[in-house]
Amino acid sequence: MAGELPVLYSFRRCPFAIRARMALYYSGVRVELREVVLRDMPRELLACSPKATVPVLVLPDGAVLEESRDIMDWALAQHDPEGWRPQPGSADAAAAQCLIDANDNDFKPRLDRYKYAERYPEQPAAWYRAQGERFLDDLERRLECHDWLLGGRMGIADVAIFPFIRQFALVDRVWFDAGPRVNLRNWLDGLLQAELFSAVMCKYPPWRRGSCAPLFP
Ligand SMILES: N[C@@H](CCC(=O)N[C@@H](CS)C(=O)NCC(=O)O)C(=O)O
Repeated sequence: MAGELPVLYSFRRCPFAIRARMALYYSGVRVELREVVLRDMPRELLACSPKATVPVLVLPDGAVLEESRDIMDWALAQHDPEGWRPQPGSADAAAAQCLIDANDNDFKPRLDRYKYAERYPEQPAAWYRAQGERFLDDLERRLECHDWLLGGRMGIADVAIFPFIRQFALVDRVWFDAGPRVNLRNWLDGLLQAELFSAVMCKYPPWRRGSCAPLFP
């Protein structure tokens, strides 16, 4: 149901929702935040997005954005104070797109197999981890050349990919910290310590119809 403010259905720990919240927070666009429980999604969400994933952003005109990348793009189109979004059609835009595609289409399924290895007993967890490490190596090579994935300043690719690297590292932080990817570790730690990240990780009770949802940011 459309209201005065955009409504964001979100799940705190979901990496797709984290990147959407980071982009919204950065853009300064105020939304009503409705925290959901994945196994008990509210009827209001299912009514506007039957595919039943989060994040979902419902705009005041009733338009529904059901993909985290669309939500990020929408937020940055409203306000992009530090130029996270490369010029549309530029080589930088193509590079960002390509890297985020690699994260979403290739790395994310490997992350899931590593994180939930007991559900995929065909191989041990370390095997799935090694599959994911190829992407970590790619990121490490980039970060050897500059502080951010695509150059000298933070951009959409950093924010879109960071929550997934965080999850990968969290599976076994001791292993991650003992590994050779110093630049990737510094990049991850920098983002983990950023106010932007802590601001979007506040805990809220699940939204129920009639309950008052927090405004965000
Ligand atoms: N392509 C979607 C993926 C979103 C997604 O898979 N979200 C997960 C949570 S991290 C979800 O809602 N899963 C539904 C479920 O587990 O029931 C996006 O980028 O927004």
